Amino acid sequence: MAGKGTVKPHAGFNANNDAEVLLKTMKGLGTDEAAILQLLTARSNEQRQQIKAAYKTLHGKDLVNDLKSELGGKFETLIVALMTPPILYDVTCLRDAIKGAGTDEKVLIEILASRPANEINQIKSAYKKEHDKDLEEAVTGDTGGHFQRMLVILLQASRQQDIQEGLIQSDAQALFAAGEKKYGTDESQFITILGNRSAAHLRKVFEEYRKLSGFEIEESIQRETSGSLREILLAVVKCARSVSAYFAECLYNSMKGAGTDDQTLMRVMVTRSEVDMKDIRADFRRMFATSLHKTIQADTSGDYRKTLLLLCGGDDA
Ligand SMILES: [Ca+2]
Repeated sequence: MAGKGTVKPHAGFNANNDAEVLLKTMKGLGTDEAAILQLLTARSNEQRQQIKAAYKTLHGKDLVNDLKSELGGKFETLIVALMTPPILYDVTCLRDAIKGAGTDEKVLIEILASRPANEINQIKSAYKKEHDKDLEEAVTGDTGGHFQRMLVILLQASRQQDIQEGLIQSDAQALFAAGEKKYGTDESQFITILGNRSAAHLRKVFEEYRKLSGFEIEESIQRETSGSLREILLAVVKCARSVSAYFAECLYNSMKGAGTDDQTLMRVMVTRSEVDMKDIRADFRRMFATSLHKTIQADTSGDYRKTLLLLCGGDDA
């Protein structure tokens, strides 16, 4: 995935110099927010961790706490997110989604449907370490039914790797029989196939399914399922087709209409900035009548906007 991100490691990186610069931005009265956001978006997350360590060594203080005391609002939340190591950031988002009354199912769906198996495994270990509880236990305590079953399958991180030529036709038929051809729906069949087959295998199944049924699999999921199960199945299908297109849609939805889902906007911009933001921008431009840059420009303001635009990394005509 190298080269697909907009945020890259800084070539002449020196953690001590950066720590000094950041200290100066926060010294005395007022804060140089522009300098902070320009510096931090021009460093990789790994470099930010080194700056944090250098800052502590040089000044005996925690950089993130100092930033928190100087900044505020969404800008502060965004800067703190950028300062958090990626796996720990996912853990924090999941924890926030689960804790307290109710569950932010959108966050569970987005993270568990899109992350590769190695990251899911790292997230599980980090969650256990941070919260002294299994993520699976936390998730199952907070959800139920078919939706819960799908989350548990995704948490196993045991999705098959290859295309199983001999199963393409029968998987497509099984999905057809479990939904459109049946009175009611056999949700288990959808969960088992979509939860376990590889993305490359699923793309072939979807093609076969369209030939067989005359429908896109998304249309059938829309008709045959509902609620959170529908949302997670659609996310899994979209990620199997293209993870970057899935995130382009998440970003578009976070900003469309009145108001902005800033939590989703920040989460996606932060987590994809070093992974596939260039692809997301290209997909965004292709799928919608505008660019990601212009949409952020129109929907946000201030230092928050400046930071998001730097993570976006340019406009697409
Ligand atoms: Ca049906």
